[in-house]
This record gives sequence, C-alpha cells and structure tokens, in this order.
Amino acid sequence: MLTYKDTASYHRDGFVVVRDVFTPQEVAKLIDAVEHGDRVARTTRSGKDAEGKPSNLAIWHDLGDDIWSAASTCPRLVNNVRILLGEDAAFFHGKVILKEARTGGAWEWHQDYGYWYNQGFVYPNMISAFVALDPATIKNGCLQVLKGSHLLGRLDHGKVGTQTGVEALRLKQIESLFERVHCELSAGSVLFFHSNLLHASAPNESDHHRRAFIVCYNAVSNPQVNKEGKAIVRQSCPVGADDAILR
Ligand SMILES: O=C(O)CCC(=O)C(=O)O
Repeated sequence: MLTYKDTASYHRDGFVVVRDVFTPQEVAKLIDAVEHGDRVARTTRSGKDAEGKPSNLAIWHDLGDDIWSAASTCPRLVNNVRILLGEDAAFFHGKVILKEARTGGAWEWHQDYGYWYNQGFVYPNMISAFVALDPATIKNGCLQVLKGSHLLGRLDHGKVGTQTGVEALRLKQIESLFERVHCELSAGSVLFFHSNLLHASAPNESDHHRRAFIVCYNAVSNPQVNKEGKAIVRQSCPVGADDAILR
C-alpha cells in the first residue's frame, strides 16, 4: 500500500513509482497472456508515431473474466488508486503497449486527459497504473514524464501520426520549466500517474521488448458526457482476490 509520503509526492509530482508490486510468477503469466492469449490478439490495433514507426497497442473497455480482469481488480492496484483519487475508483480501460524490440515506435508528448477530455470526461480526476511487463530502460524506450506538469491543467492537443500529441509550440515553451524523469522500472513495478501529467517515450532501438499493461481508472464522481449531453456514471471497480492472477 502507498504511504502518506508516496501520496504527497503523487500530488506534488503527478506520479509515483511503487517497486515490485507484482511477483515474477505473476508477470510471467501476464506475458504468456500477451503472447498467447485471446484478449490481446483480438483487440490489437496498429498505430504510427510521427516517423511512421509502429505504435501498436491492444485496448479494451470491459473487465471480462480473465487474467486482465484479475490484474485490473487486484487490490494492489485498485486500493492504491482509490487513495490517490481520494475516492472510489471506476474501471475505464485496460491496454497493453506492444513496444517491440528494434521496431516499436515512439509515443509523442501528451496528457492522457488530452484524449479523454474529447471523450467527454468532465474532470481530470483520472489515473493510469502502468505495470511494466518487461524491464523498462532508457535503451528500450521507457516512459518519460515532466515532473509536476499535471499542475498545468489540460493543454491543447492535435494529431501526430495516428496519436494525439500536445501542441508543439506550447511544449517548446514549457518543457524547460520541468524536470524530465526517465521512469526505468523492473518488471512488475508500477508507475501511477495523473491524467494531466505530460509523458512520452522514445522508440525501442534495443534488442529487448518493452511491453506494459496500463490500467486506467476514473473517480466515480467524474461522469462521462456523450454528444447529447447525457452523463454516463460508472460503477465502482470491483476489488478481486489478491492471488487471482495466479489462479
Ligand atoms: O507506453 C508508452 O510508451 C506510452 C503509452 C502512453 O503514453 C499511453 O498509453 O498514454
């Protein structure tokens, strides 16, 4: 569980890293599900970064009844997310980032709320839990963040390749005001980050895959409004058994 100090640093910096949340056995099962499982095979979409390199991901919006659901409802994620949101959490989506050795492309600088605002979420009280499935290093394109940038509020975004990226001129103007942190993670460690935190990652030019499972949650008090102005309020995310991934 997160400590009071971890929670304070999340609010100050926009992110917090918790080491070794998942065991090597749990990570091995998740990797097996990436490589051989039905859900990732069914939901993988190919995208492109600004240079035209592949930025592929699998994404889904339902919990289902599989290992991904077990990981998304794991108390080690959900209870910590509740602490960081300051209230109960709803499941929004899960995704696997497939940044493969030698080919995996970059992710451009963006805020997740740059995407999610346009999907109708009213407030940015939303969090991503980035679970490293392979060791994430500078060489294989670990996530980079601008520490404290969540306090800027939502910036304007546009299209970069098939991705959504923060407006280039604004990025240039504000980049030097923040410390850039390379979030190197061991497999099984988790980076919790705020939906307005600016983040990006470089292409993977190494011989090692850099895959990650990212679970996104929103505060239950944060409705998503559709084009007709109808508010969709999500239910609380269930909290599963702590050993469910290994069952
Ligand atoms: O995994 C990465 O390198 C970037 C993923 C990302 O930025 C996102 O899913 O919002």
